[in-house]
Amino acid sequence: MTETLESLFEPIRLRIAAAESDDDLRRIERETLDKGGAVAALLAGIPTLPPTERPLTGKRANELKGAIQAGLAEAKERLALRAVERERLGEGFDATLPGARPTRGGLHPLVAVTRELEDLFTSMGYVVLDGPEIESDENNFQLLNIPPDHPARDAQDTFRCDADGKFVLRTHTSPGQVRALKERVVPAIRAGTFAPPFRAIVPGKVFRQETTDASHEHTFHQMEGLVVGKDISVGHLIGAMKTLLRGVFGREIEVRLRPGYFPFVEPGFELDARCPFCKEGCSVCKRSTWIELLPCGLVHPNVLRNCGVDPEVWSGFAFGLGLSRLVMLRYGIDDVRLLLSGDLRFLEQF
Ligand code: FA5
Repeated sequence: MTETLESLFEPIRLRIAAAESDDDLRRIERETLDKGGAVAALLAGIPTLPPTERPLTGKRANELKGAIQAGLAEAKERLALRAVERERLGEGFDATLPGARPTRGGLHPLVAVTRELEDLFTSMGYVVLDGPEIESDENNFQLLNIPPDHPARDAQDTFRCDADGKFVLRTHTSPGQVRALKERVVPAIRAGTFAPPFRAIVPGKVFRQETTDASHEHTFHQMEGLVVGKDISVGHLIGAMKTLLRGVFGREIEVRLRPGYFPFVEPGFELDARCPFCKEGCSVCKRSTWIELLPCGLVHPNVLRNCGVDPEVWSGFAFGLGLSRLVMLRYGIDDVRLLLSGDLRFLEQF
């Protein structure tokens, strides 16, 4: 019996040595080790041997099994090394086969529109500023003339970051106004280097604890604008907004101002744009031919004062563009939730 086991190994060893592919090795493995294979059959026959032969035969059979496994592993490595070597020498490479087409990425529509607006505004002398998404309650609300318990806080359901309520996920990009005033305008005025008008935009992500629907997301994008100088008027504000819309839609867009209340501007407005998609009303403008596009106004004297700017000398205007909504208008997207869904079926269309 012992002899039979050893004589069985030699042809297997030769087959392993002659194997040319992983498939060959798998076949050998199947025919020798798997259930029903030669070695397995021998192991299974041990109980029929005389008791004195069983221990030695069992030991040998297991050694044979181990030798086959080791031989197969070694051969696998040999084949892998050979494949690498072949590739290195350029063997088996068919230059006429079509290549795998790489998947191409593209700019997210929000990024594309943000970059376009940044180009437009920088060409008009604005600087592009950034701010943190976790903001102090002071910058997000208090310095913007929204003290604790002010009813305006209810309009922006807030994600709070700590038990004391000192930090929030910014609910709008308006703290960008506060930072621009404190960090840019005030130091320049103090240093005597202030060259009005100061113009800045602050694009960014904002967060509100809202129930979502086709036009409301809990995470969306806005772009703040701030201009500070002397004798800044509503006329300057309208002029800047018309330029913005011309840049976005590529033509003159009729606008109208309605009174709007925001504690950080006085007077405050809602600027509506004539619907760029229709003449008589459509689903985008909710049949009104006007689209509510951006709130704006003249910077409230309290905000200037809170940030260390003298409102008797300086004035300004600010606007808060709903960037996500503008992107929807621009591309005819009917659900804001698609923008940050990460759904490739949506993104691949841009
Ligand atoms: C503000 O956030 C003010 N900070 C804007 C402002 C800035 C006013 C400067 C005056 C001066 P409001 O909450 O209305 O305002 O939001 C501004 C714009 O963000 C809206 O017009 C709308 O386009 C967009 N927006 C508001 N909530 C959502 C939401 N849940 N999902 C998507 N877009 C939204």
